[in-house]
Amino acid sequence: MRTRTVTTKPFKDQKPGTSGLRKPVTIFQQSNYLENFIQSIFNSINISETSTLIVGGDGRYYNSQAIQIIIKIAAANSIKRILVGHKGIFSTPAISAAIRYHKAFGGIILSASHNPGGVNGDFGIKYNTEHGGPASEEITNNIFNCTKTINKYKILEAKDINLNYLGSCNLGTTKVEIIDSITPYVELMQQLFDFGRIHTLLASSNFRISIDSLNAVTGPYARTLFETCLGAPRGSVQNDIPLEDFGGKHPDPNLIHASSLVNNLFGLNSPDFGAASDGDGDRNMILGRNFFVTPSDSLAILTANAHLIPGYKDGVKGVARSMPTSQAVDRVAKKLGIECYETPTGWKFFNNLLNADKITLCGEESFGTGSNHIREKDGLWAILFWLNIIAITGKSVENIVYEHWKQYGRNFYSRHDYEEIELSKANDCMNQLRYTVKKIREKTAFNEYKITHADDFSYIDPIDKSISKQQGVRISFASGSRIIFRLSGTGTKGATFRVYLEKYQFDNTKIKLNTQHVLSPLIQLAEEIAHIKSFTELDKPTIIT
Ligand code: G16
Repeated sequence: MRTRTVTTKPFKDQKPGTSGLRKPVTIFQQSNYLENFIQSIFNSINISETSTLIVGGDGRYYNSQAIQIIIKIAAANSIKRILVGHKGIFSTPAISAAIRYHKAFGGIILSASHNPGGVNGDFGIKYNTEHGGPASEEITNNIFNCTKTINKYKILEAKDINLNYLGSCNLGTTKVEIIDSITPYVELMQQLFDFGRIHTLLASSNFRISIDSLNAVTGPYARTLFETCLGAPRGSVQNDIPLEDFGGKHPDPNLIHASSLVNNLFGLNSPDFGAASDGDGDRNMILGRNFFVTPSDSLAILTANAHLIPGYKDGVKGVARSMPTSQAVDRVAKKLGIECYETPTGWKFFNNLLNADKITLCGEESFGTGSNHIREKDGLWAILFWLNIIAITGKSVENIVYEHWKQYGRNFYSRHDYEEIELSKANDCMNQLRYTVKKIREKTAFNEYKITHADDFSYIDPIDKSISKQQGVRISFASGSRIIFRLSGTGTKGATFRVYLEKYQFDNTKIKLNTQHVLSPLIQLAEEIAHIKSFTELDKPTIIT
């Protein structure tokens, strides 16, 4: 087999965002586009003699073609061993676990997460490092710098590998193994959770679950976990075959895009528990019968109940949440006497804290929750965590949440997204906000709200002291309320402007009120501060979660 060196020219738009490089699939299909980015990854890292790389994706359109190209470029770059998920399928959490288990130097994950797939959908590439987590900003900046000057890449001239059969073959001096990506992940979950208790719960006719894999990667994992191992009746896992276009849907586990699950849980004779995961399996949404758990509350509740779970029975060392995530978990941390870290949006910011053993659990408002078992958020892990709590306490989702609010108070929380707006207008809006925030700081109050803090969030990593600036404009009020504004780093069409709203309520007689109603004064205030309608040219948010 011959290694070919191909002359190429840089593309200007290969800067990774919040989570890897995400673009419409047609962009990735341009000649040399994918090749340039993959070669730039290899150009920016040291590859050792005994290097192992894990490769796989969420099964979306272009997954298999991209894997074939990546294998051949990796082989031409002297990577000794490549482990690829069977049929090219590997959930993001399972890749993170595999990197750690096989002591690989890294992994390449092919996914645009919750973004739609298919011929006209999105594609994405994420590079994860030896600890199993997303590459740090320093590494992604290095990769980006390489993409700006790349003029050649190396690729092995070889036939495509059959990804449908488990086994191994040699490509030049590289060994390529097609591996089962599901069993090791299930075994990891068995080490953390009480499968016996969950099995008793799920096999009983008194408790019904509905798990929606949204035609995405978690289907085969969820079927094995919930139906085969944990005794839930066949059909408890729906949309369980990964499809290249996710069945034409948006594989985003929220109240809008997981609508059939939501209708099921909010209907007559609904199941006791519902959950969904996203395209690549790292996000989760938790529902009870007629009840939605916000991701921020979920993190707080998992932290408060972690001592009930075998894998966390020795306690939680510390917790972390992304800055826009509600402060519900801060209250639990305070009670437990542990540290609560506030990081910028992006799972990569948790990884130094996890690697330094400062935190056990972490999570984000964007439907991500996880722990130190891997270095990615983990949708199925969160679902198992909830089921384990229910199996032990015998309480419904709703009661678990209400009891939590009664004890800690409730952080009413919502995110309003304005999608596909003009990038220049979104940037103008953020620049204006940065200016406004300086002015706000000089005030003590805005309308009747007493201001305690206002800034454009800047983060100093407690471990490596790296600084990440301009991570979102935040305004905090004396009552514990907050308004946060930032631009998404994961969209692929125009810009998405996000407004995060939070109001704390300790009065037990008021904790069951409607969220949007409670937040309406803050929603008005956000408009007054940011002039959202005029900048976005939208009358209302496109998505409210
Ligand atoms: C990614 C990141 C998350 C982040 C989310 C939303 O998730 O891994 O840490 O919270 O994007 O980011 P943004 O608000 O910038 O759009 P995923 O599930 O898309 O990989």
